[in-house]
Amino acid sequence: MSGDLGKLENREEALAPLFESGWRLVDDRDAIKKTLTFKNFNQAFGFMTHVAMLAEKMDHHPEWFNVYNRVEITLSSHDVNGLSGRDVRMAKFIDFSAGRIL
Ligand code: HBI
Repeated sequence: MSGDLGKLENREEALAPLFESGWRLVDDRDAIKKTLTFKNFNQAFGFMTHVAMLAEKMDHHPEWFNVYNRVEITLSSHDVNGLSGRDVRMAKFIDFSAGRIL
């Protein structure tokens, strides 16, 4: 989508709803992070599979860690070395996908 490629504009407005839903800024870099805890590994991995399909479609991939039912996610755009609209779009999808399961 146009407007997603460069550094994130209107940061406050764009990030406010994400902070509302539990995303936080990463301390030492321009990125956002969130930890999701599911009922079990199957739910966690099903969520990751759903997000992975979007990541491939967007050519934009989360940095994530999974152990059992916990998924720790960090979003940033490597090519602009910080947050872009792609990260906001992916965070919203992540919240939607997790919301369908939790
Ligand atoms: N994922 N988070 C993130 N940031 C990127 O810049 C990025 C990516 N996935 C693939 C991708 N860029 C490609 O355009 C190549 O730059 C690797």
